[in-house]
Amino acid sequence: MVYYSIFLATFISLLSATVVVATGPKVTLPYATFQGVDDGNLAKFLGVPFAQPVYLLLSNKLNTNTLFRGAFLESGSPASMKSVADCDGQPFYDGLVDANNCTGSQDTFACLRRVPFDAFMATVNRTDNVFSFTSVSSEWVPRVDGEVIVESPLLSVSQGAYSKIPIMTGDSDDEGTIFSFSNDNITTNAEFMGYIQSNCLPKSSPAQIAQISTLYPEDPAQGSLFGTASANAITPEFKRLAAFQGDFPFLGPRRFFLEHASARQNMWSWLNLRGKTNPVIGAFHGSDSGIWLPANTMTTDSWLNFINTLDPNRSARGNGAPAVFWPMWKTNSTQLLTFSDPVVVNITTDDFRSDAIRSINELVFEAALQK
Ligand SMILES: *[C@@H]1O[C@H](CO)[C@@H](O)[C@H](O)[C@H]1NC(C)=O
Ligand SMILES: *[C@@H]1O[C@H](CO)[C@@H](O)[C@H](O)[C@H]1NC(C)=O
Ligand SMILES: *[C@@H]1O[C@H](CO)[C@@H](O)[C@H](O)[C@H]1NC(C)=O
Ligand SMILES: *[C@@H]1O[C@H](CO)[C@@H](O)[C@H](O)[C@H]1NC(C)=O
Ligand SMILES: *[C@@H]1O[C@H](CO)[C@@H](O)[C@H](O)[C@H]1NC(C)=O
Ligand SMILES: CC(=O)N[C@H]1CO[C@H](CO)[C@@H](O)[C@@H]1O
Repeated sequence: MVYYSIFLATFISLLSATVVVATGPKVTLPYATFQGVDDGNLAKFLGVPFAQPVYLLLSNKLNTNTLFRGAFLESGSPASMKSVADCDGQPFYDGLVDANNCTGSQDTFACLRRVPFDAFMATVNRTDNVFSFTSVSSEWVPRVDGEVIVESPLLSVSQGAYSKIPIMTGDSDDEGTIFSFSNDNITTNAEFMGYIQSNCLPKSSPAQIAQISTLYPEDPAQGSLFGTASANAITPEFKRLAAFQGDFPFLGPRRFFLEHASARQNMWSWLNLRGKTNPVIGAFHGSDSGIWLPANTMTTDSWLNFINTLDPNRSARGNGAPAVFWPMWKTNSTQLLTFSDPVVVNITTDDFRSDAIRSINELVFEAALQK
């Protein structure tokens, strides 16, 4: 849970730091220096929950993609993004500057960087994060600045303006549950509609919001935790909000990315349904991390194969065939490697909630076009 604040703190420290990626040579940020790096020596692989930061490394103007051969995007795909031009982030930055006694400094950013890490982190900890009321629209997110992040990731994806390397990307079924506790005072249909509009879809019309509210109905049986009938409805809107807050930032962008990018590059996708019996959180955000790590499992083989050969089905040694063939995701064959309890791994079709997800994706794309 701490991860998101740490990301902010680390990001600010990284801007001046030298990092070593896997066993490769030192890479000095900012991004400009990425260009000179020989990819043969470098990190083959990078994966974090909330994978948008990874994607950003693949799609900024200065990165000519000599850095990464492949990417593993766990629970995150290029998604809608606010812009620096909206100026909505300034008060949050100013607050942080103030909390660190940097107000009035000639270079507030340099001042922040001189604050000892613990003191800085303590001030970050006092700001809102994804577990505050605004949840998935947290204030500390990357923003389009026209320079490093040239345009909305959705536009970059639709235009093909990003690194066309092999990618694995997947989600858990109930991505939104853990982000729907801090806003559980939303208990009526009107509050639900008001919240998704102001917090997630500010450029959409009342009619469009009404359409989304129909596609994410009040019926708990259709909410997340998906497939648990009327159970786990801790408030009348909880499962509905969890469904929307899983699809809006995670499962929707994943499908949008695959629909556009799978024609240009090799892509594999997965869905995690394990943990459905966890009360209230189900197959929650990040719960698929553990799938990739245990030794001697089919998924570990797939993962290592991908790192070595950029194909989960092909081992570098020509042996150790994974038990399940993992087909690429294509628009005419939208196949997912799907994990279910207890230890089931099979292939399913990526067509769930297709009307609802398509509608969200259309709205966020429309908003991105408006700049
Ligand atoms: C800012 O100044 C106040 C008052 O001098 C001090 O208590 C606080 O520790 C300082 N904060 C930081 C982050 O340096
Ligand atoms: C920030 O918050 C996290 C989570 O509550 C805590 O573990 C960490 O110690 C805090 N860091 C500082 C410097 O206060
Ligand atoms: C829920 O709580 C938040 C944060 O305290 C508040 O801003 C919001 O107005 C409340 N909404 C409702 C419907 O009570
Ligand atoms: C999908 O399209 C590709 C390229 O047009 C074609 O080679 C492949 O056979 C099609 N697959 C299916 C399942 O229709
Ligand atoms: C995949 O496994 C699940 C759980 O056993 C089962 O319900 C589902 O029917 C299977 N799907 C396919 C396409 O085999
Ligand atoms: C159908 C297919 O290509 N399956 C391959 C998956 O990967 C293993 C090696 O890891 C191969 O042996 C299979 O032939």
